[in-house]
Amino acid sequence: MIDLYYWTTPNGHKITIFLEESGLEYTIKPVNISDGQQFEADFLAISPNNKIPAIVDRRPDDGGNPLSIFESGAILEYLAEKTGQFVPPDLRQRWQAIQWLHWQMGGFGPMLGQNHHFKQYAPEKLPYAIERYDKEAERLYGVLDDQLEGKSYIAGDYSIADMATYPWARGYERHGVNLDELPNVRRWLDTMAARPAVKRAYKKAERINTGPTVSSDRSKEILFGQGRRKR
Ligand SMILES: N[C@@H](CCC(=O)N[C@@H](CS)C(=O)NCC(=O)O)C(=O)O
Repeated sequence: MIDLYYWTTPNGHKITIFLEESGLEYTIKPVNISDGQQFEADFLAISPNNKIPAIVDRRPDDGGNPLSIFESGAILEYLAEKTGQFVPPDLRQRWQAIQWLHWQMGGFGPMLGQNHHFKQYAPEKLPYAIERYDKEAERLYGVLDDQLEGKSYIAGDYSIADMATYPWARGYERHGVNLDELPNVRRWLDTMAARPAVKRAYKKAERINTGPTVSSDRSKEILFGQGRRKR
């Protein structure tokens, strides 16, 4: 049984997609990050970086105490190891999946997050920042399109690399990206959207929250106004 600490954002969806695909039993523990619940002591004990997603595996394979994991990439790797699913056993294919997972974690996700931040949320519209992250989004979607050439999925077989990348890539419009120039990304997005487990994951999200995560001045202050936490 997995407890999933979750909110309805791209990094949260990565894990509901895995859990729905794998059939592992899980319970969602909503953490409303617009309201500051990520700073509550119980959650920080699991996720010291005050971000969702995080999990607690109540039955880890070593038979020991419940095990908590934070960082979506680490969670996907953990669940893949636990279930033996969604990372191919073959050495070369496995490292294809793992390196593209890390590409998402270190590049695609953070850069698209900044892209959206400076266009949508920044109180001043800074041309340098907007252009910098628009160019980076264009570059990264291009890299993804090239990787998908002649393949159904990012690493060949369906893997945790797809689960990590899809929730971000489906926001292509807000990243200012035109799919007419990215035929492989368009096809892959359609393939991903049609998977029953992906549909179920997004349906689950609707039961938790349907509004935007960043809406009020208070939510902006909570999400963008933090310095060092007081002990
Ligand atoms: N690298 C982290 C990023 C997680 C992350 O940025 N989570 C956001 C929602 S998508 C969050 O919880 N933000 C709350 C906050 O910054 O206070 C991961 O992939 O798990």
